[in-house]
Amino acid sequence: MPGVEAVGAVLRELGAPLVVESIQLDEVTSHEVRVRVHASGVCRSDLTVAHADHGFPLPLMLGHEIAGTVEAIGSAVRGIAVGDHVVACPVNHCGRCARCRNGQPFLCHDHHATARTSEQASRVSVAGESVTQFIGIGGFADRVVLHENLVVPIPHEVPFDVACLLGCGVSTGLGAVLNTAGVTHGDTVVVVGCGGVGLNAVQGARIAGARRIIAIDLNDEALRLATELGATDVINSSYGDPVAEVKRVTNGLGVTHAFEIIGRPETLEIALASLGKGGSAYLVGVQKPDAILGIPFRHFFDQKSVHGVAMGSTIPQIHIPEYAELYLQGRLRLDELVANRITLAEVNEGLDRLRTGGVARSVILFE
Ligand code: PAD
Ligand code: ZN
Repeated sequence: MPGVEAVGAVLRELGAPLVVESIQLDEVTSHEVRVRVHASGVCRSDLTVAHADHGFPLPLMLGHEIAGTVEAIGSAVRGIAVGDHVVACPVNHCGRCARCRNGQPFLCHDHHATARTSEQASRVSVAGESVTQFIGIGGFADRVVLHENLVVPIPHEVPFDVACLLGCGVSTGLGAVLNTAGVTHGDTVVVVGCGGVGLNAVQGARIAGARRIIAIDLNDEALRLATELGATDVINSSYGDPVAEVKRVTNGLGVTHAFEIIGRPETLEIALASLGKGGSAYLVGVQKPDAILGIPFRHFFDQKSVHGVAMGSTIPQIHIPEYAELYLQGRLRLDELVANRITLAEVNEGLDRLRTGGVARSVILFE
C-alpha cells in the first residue's frame, strides 16, 4: 500500500507507557484530510483511556487536541484546502442524520460514519498491524489522516501551540456554559474542578456576562488561574465546606448553574448542593460508563436538574472559528492554559503531570 511514513506514540498495553515508533498512514480517501501536526495537547481523557478499558481496541493512538497544516485532501473534500491551518475536533458526526440537520452534530445518530469500514485498510498501522485512532483522531503523532467533518480551518494568526486546545478542552468548557447551559448575564455560576476544561468554563461564564463566577478546586494554583481568567470568588474545598461558602457568597440563595468538571459523585454533590431552587447542574466530568452517581433525592424536590454534556454541545464548524476570533480579540485567553511545551518523546511525562495534580496543559510540539 502506498502511504506516508510518520512518527507516533502508541499505547500497546493498558497502564504501560506509550511507545514512540514509526507509523504508516494510508493515503486519504475521498472525504479525508491529512494534517501535518504542529501541536498536540495532552488531555485528561487521554490519561483515563491509557489506564482503564474504555472499549478502544489496542494498539491505540491517543491524543485528540491537534493543530496543524493540511497536507493532502480527498477528492470530495470541500471548504478545506492544502496549506490551511486547522484544528481537529472530536465531534464525530455524519452531517446527514436528523440530529446533525437540527444543529446537534454532538448527538449524531451515526457518529461511526466518520470511521473507515472494516473492509477498508486502517488509516494508521505499524508494520502491517492496525492502530486504533482515539475518537477518530489519534493525535500523538506528527501526521494524522482523519475525516473532513472533524477538521476546522482557523486563521493563520492563531499560534498552533494554543490553537490545539480549541478542539477539546476549550470547546468543552466554554461550550458547556455558552451552548449547553446558555448562561447569560445575571446568572450565577459555580465551576467545580478548574483544570484544562474547568478553566474554560470559568472563561465561558465571564464571556457570557455571569454576575458571579465561583471557582472550586483543591489546588491553589488552579484557583489563581481561575481568578486570572474571570472567577469572582474562589473556594479551596480542602479547607472547609465549599457549599456553605457558596451559600454565604450568594446571600443564602445558591447559584443558578453549577458545572461538575471532574467526574466524581462527591463533586457532583457539591455542584447540586450549591444550586438554588430550580437550578441546573451540568455533568462534564467523565467516568467509566457503568459508574453509579447516587444522587440524594432531596435535590429534586427543589426542581433542580442534572444535565449530561456531550463535548460542550459544540458545532465545530461554527463555534471553533468563533472561539479563534475571541482569542484574537483578547477576550478568550489561551496562552495562560499551556503550562508546559514538550516533545513527543516526553509524552509519558506529560500524562504523568496530569496524574500528579499539575495545573493546565502540556502541549507536544513537533518540528
Ligand atoms: P484536569 O485534571 O486538568 O482538571 C481537574 C481539576 O479538578 C484539577 O484542577 C483538580 O485539582 C480538580 N479536582 C480533582 N479532584 C477534586 C475534588 N475532589 N474537589 C475539587 N477539585 C478537584 O482535567 P480536565 O480539565 O482535562 O478534565 C476534567 C474532566 O472533564 C475529566 O473527567 C475529563 O475526562 C472530562 C472531559 N469531558 C468532556 C465531555 O465532553 N464531557 C470532554 C473533555 C474532557
Ligand atoms: Zn449525524
